[in-house]
Amino acid sequence: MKKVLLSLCALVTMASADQLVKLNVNGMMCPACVKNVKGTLNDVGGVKETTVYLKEGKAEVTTADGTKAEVLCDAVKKAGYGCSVAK
Ligand SMILES: [Cu+2]
Repeated sequence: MKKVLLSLCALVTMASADQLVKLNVNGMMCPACVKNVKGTLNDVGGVKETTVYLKEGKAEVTTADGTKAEVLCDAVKKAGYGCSVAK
C-alpha cells in the first residue's frame, strides 16, 4: 500500500513535464491494428502512455517533455499506417 501511494505521488509530480501529443492514424481496421500501433508508439523513447482510438482513427500519446510528435508519426508510418500530427 505504501508503495502504491509513493508511485502515485511520483506520477503527479512528474505530470507537469509531460506533454500530450495527438495523432491522426489512418488504416487501422481491427483491434490487432490498435495493438500494433500502441506497441509501436510505446517503443518510441520518451513515451509514457498511449491510447489508441480505432473508430476515430486517433491516438493520444503522453510523452516526456521534448519528445517530438514527428518522431512518433514516423514510427507509426514505418509500422504501415498513415499518420499526421493533429493540430
Ligand atoms: Cu487490423
